[in-house]
Amino acid sequence: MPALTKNEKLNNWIKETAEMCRPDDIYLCNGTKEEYNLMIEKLKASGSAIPLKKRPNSYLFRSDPSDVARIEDHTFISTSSKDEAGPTNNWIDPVELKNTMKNLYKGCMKGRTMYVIPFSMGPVGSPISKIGVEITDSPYVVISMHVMTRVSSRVIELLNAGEDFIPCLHSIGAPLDKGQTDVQWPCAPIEKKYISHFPEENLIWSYGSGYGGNALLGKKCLGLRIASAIARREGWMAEHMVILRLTNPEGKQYHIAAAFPSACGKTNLAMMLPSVKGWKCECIGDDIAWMKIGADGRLYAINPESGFFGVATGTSYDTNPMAMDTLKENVIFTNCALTDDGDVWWEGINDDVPSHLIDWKGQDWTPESKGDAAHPNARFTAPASQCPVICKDWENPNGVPIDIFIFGGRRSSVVPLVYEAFSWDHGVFLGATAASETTFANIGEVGSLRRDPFAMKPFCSYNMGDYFQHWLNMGDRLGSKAPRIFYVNWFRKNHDGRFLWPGFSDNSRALKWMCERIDGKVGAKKSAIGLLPVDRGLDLNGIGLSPKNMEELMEVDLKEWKAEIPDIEKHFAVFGNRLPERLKKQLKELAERLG
Ligand code: TSX
Ligand code: MN
Repeated sequence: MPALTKNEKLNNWIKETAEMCRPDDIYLCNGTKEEYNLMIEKLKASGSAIPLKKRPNSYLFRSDPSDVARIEDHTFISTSSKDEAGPTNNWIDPVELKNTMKNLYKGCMKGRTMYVIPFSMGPVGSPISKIGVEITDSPYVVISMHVMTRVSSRVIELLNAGEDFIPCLHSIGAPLDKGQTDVQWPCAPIEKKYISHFPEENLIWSYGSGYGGNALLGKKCLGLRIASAIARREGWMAEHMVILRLTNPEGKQYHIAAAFPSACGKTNLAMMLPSVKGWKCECIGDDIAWMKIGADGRLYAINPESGFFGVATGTSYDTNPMAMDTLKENVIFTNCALTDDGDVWWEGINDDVPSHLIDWKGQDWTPESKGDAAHPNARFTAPASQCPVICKDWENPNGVPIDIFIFGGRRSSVVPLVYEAFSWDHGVFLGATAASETTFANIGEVGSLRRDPFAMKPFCSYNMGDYFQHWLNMGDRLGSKAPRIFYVNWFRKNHDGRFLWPGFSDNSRALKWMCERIDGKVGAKKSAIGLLPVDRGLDLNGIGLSPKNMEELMEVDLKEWKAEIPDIEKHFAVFGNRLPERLKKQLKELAERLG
């Protein structure tokens, strides 16, 4: 086999992988349009890519019904000790896991091409960026990585110059015998699916799934799980956060990074059109923030991705017009429904339900049909550059200076619209205890409260107690230059079960309050849980909410909050002696303030 690059570690890894997986061919990707089109032709020929007449250069894919989402039960953090992975991760001993997976990988690419994808997470050459190389046998993964990461010959040049990289091995786990015809979405059965991470050696091994975060290894696997472990070692942060820029009428800029669990509308927030007069909002990222302390002592963030891999279901011109405009061309759709005139459709896209569709399983569908036409986790994969409100600095290699962190969750009661943390430690406490009620869209009992600290529970690849401590340490280093921390809840309901807050564009009113807090322009009143807006502190011009409504929305009921304490204690107990004393102190002080 000829050496593909001038990077010895990479060449050796390619060679070893080919010897193990036995592909028919090896192909080194360069990220060009020609390469993209070549993959599309291949995917069209095999029946996997369905061209959409209504959207130029856009294609619909239908996954195997068993391969429709991230699989947390099959996701592993493999560190030398179980305690290092901590209580929030599935752990398998690395020797055992590698043995199991090597047996699966043996000959798994027979009859297929092995693609080698060099990619940069973050602008090529940025001091915050990292290089990864994904080896995969899926051309769908190749085109998706083109959109979601920076695949280019410039990355190959950096590798040739000796730059290090994070190896990301992926196989769909479906070898083809000679003469065997392929299926539309080849993958392995569920019991053979493994999404494995070896954070001590910066290594990812994924087997058996072709879907999203299981297969596009730059995103959750590298961008969050491996990156969180590297960030702790190197003293920076890899967070599950949107990044946005707000500009006030005077032209002053504020940068916000916000973490929410699933089903809170993170992508909608990232692309929001503000309703508050004179304010502008621009998108820098919708999922991941990598942040380092700059020479001036402030915290600078980049979006390591270059595309949006968003949930299609529920996205509409009402909920997210800027996303809809992003999706006009050059989009990869997965598990959406297909209309008779060659467009995609999903539940919630508009009010008129077509009388006939092909559903995500490829079957005829009418409004009388039983299930959904699109899968609830149907996705779009689109270049971030196509977003009409993408910030001109979204690819600035230095990042943007973060002024504000927001945590939040979906709570129908108890938690007010917005409040500010008393201090960095209190803000870390708010992140560490963030909770959301489950909806139909996520698994588990509907309406039960789930703690998802920093929205990182599925993505922190080391002991989460140590992760809390890392946040405290970062605050110590940032000192007076630390971003201020806020908590929001767009989802509080009144006694009749109606949402008290209009949300969406009007969330800009809460963001404006935060910016004015930073500038010392607006007061706050101390409550037991944090700092609340003073009367008329929130700009509610033209929103038409009754004072009674606002009162309900902002109410802090001490009795209800006291009832939260045992649940927080239970949540914290899981981390044992890894829970920082400073967070125990925060809990004690909250209990004391509640009386
Ligand atoms: O994304 C949402 N956001 C954030 C937007 C920037 N959603 C959708 C949630 C699931 C992904 C919201 N849903 C938000 C919100 O702020 N708020 C709500 C609740 C809500 C839903 C509908 C209305 C109001 C509130 N409709 C009317 O008032 C007419
Ligand atoms: Mn996410």
